[in-house]
Amino acid sequence: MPSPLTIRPLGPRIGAEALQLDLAQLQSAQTLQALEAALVQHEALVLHVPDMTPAQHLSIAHHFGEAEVHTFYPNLGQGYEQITLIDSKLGDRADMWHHDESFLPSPPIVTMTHAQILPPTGGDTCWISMTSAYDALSDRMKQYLDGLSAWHDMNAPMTAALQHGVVTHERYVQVVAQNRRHLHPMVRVHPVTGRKALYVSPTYVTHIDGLPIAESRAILAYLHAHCMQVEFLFKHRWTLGDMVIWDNRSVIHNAILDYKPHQRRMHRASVFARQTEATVQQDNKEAACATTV
Ligand SMILES: O=C(O)CCC(=O)C(=O)O
Repeated sequence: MPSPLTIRPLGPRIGAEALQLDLAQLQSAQTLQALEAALVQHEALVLHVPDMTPAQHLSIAHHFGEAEVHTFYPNLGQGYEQITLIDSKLGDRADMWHHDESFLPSPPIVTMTHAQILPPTGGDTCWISMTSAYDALSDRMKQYLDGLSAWHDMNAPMTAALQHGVVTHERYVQVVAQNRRHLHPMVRVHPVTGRKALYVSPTYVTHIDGLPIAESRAILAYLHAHCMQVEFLFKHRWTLGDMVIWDNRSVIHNAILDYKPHQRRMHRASVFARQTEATVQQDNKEAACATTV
């Protein structure tokens, strides 16, 4: 019988850590279920697991869903293609507010990042609770957003990043050529908690479908400013071997780039919702809708 998880909240709305966690505990389905329950409740969950191997990282990922091979980051290869590498020395960075790959029809639901090399100072990651941000909107704004959808487009930020030399890899050029964009509702209902969350980010969202451009820009500017309130924020200062798991259905995040010229390297896995007949039908419906615009 595994010992029960001890979860300590790290903020009133978002963020918690698992205390005295032994890696052996994570082999038990019961512990993984408790971890998942803590994740959906707290939205971002810190584990202190310095001895975790890529194989153990992958096995936790498999508990949450179908592990993905990332669209543009490199990976560990040789059986570990689903462990992505985000290494500042390879020219990769994630210093923008985003939901992971929201330009896909069915973006990853959960991501987990394990700290491998850290700069002497800085390199914190921040998460915003988009459920708390939604709750804090006025009833009028909630009514206004009801039924609206917005376009999530990978090309706009990537093309700008390439033009300004922020990223330089050929793999970013290739991914821009794939022209990935998708229409998503601006408010999504979490399938486990039933809570509503805003589904917009300043990085990937280009415009609100069907609105005049000035109105779309003004509404998005308001929503982005609204979400950036510190009361919705959780910031983690990494220690080597920490893992943070976050729920992409409830949060946006930003890895602060304030540590140049030092190195920061993360192992990362993200997972898609397991495909049921219902999700396949929904994906097909959304894909059809996306190609008609
Ligand atoms: O490196 C981090 O802390 C977060 C990385 C990130 O933004 C991502 O994996 O999408």
